[in-house]
Formats: sequence, C-alpha cells, structure tokens
Amino acid sequence: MKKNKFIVVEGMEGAGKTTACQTIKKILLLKMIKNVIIVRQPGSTFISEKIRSLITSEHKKEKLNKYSELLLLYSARFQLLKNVIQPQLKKGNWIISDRHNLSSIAYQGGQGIKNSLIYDLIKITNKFAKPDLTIFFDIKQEIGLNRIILRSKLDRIEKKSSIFFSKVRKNYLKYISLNSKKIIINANLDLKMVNNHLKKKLNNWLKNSQ
Ligand code: T5A
Repeated sequence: MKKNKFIVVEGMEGAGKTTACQTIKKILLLKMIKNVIIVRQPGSTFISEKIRSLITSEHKKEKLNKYSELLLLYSARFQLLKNVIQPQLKKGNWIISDRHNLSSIAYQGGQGIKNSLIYDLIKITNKFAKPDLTIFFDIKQEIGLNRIILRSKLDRIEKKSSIFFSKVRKNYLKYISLNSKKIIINANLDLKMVNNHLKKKLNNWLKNSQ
C-alpha cells in the first residue's frame, strides 16, 4: 500500500464530519496506520485560523463580499497545503482533512460564483496535493441544522437561508457523483449505523487501494 494518503471528509453542517475524522483515525490505527494528522478547513495553521474566524464571524460594520470570501478561503487553503499537508505527505504521513475544494464548489458555487473561477483556484491546490479519497457525508439540511442548533449558537454561514443550503446540497450531490475516488455515507442515520457503514466502506477501500 502507498505510504501516505490524503483523505478528505465533506458534507453539510452537522453531517458529522468532525466526529468522523476521529473515527477514521481509529479505523486506520486498527490497521496499524499510526502516522495520521487531522486538519480542518478553513484553519489548522496560524494564519488559516485567523482567516477562519474572519469568515465565520458576523461583521456588523461591513458585509463580506462573496469574492472576498472565496479568496480568503483559498488563502487559508494555500497556507495549509504549503505549510502542513504537502510537507507531511512528503514525510510519509497520512492527512485527514475536514473539508477541502468540494466545500468551495458547494458553498461558494451556491452563492453564485462561477465554477470556472473556482476550478482555476483548484488547479493551483492540485499542484500541492490531490486527495486520494473523498468521503461525503450526505445529510438532509434540516437534520444537520437541528444537530448544530442543539450543540451551540449558529455562526455567520449557518444562519444563511434554507434556499442557500438546498443549493449547497444540490452542488454537493452533482459534483460528488463526478468524483471517481469517493465513498458516500448516509449521514441521516444514528451514529452507530454511520460508524458501521464508514468502517465497512473504508476498510474495503484500504484493501483495494494501492
Ligand atoms: N466553508 C468552508 C465554505 O463556505 N467554503 C469552504 O471552502 C470551506 C472549507 C465552517 C464553515 O465554512 C464554510 C462551511 C461552514 O459553514 P466547519 O466548521 O467545518 O466549516 O463547518 P460545519 O459543517 O458547520 O462543522 P460542524 O462541526 O458544525 O459539523 P460537522 O463537523 O459535520 O459535525 P460534527 O461531527 O461536529 O457533529 C455535529 C453534532 O452532531 C452530533 C455530534 O455529536 C455533534 O454534537 N452528531 C450526530 N448526532 C446524531 N447522529 C449522528 N449520526 C451524528 N453525528 C454527529
């Protein structure tokens, strides 16, 4: 098996991505894969975390323009790819990333930004590292949002309209179907079922991946 892999976890708010990143790490550990680093996007470097708080916070004095938001997200992504993901993969470590390019296609695409612009930025990210696998946690928006409401206060993006989130889900479903290196998990189910499905599908992928 290849020494390192770049695994991306994707899905809407409350789909269980952060929970799944820890579960994936445990599944890999059972296969004696111990050198695994979890990162989140936007975030996981000093500068990227500053950008994350800019993106997720409410700004009463000034509205964040959708193009500024896109470029901020990609600034955070380039910092993470150049300073963490690429060097760690070179060292032979595994990366699990909580979100990546597909989030931008889904969310920024959902705000009306043309895919051609996002794809130009994706081309640059691919020079640093390309995902070996994307695990998509598919959830109905109302179930995901309810989980988030139970947990904490909603952030700037989570407060957006249900029309926006239906566009996000539509984009996710369209673009994940075009990805040949994927696993799809029904994230509407209870955590035990989700974990069972994840374990089965990931072990199968590990068995077959070179
Ligand atoms: N964004 C991000 C963009 O617009 N474009 C981009 O390119 C990128 C990278 C921040 C925001 O940035 C936007 C999207 C986001 O709005 P984030 O913090 O990663 O990104 O986003 P969230 O999806 O909001 O993260 P959450 O932590 O809220 O959701 P998760 O990680 O999917 O869910 P998780 O694991 O934290 O679980 C949420 C709650 O549900 C429970 C958990 O215990 C937890 O309490 N839970 C379950 N409950 C019942 N059944 C299950 N199966 C459950 N699984 C988890």
